[in-house]
Amino acid sequence: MICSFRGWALRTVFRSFDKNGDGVIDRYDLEEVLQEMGMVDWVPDVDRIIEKADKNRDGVLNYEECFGRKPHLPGAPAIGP
Ligand SMILES: [Ca+2]
Ligand SMILES: [Ca+2]
Repeated sequence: MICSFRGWALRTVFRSFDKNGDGVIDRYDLEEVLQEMGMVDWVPDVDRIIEKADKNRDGVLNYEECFGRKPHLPGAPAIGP
């Protein structure tokens, strides 16, 4: 119960970061989020932040790269530890 709530909460956070709704977080999404949160000092660092988390080097962050695991879909087996 707690796990599924956590998954739901993380998906909600991810969606709120994914401003254009394409399923990944790119530098423009992140820039907008930081501005909304009043963290404008971080905006010049968005490229570095993404680079650090971008494991497959495609220049954008997917759910797994943000939270370390794939979202648990109803009926699908949980993936990862
Ligand atoms: Ca996006
Ligand atoms: Ca990536």
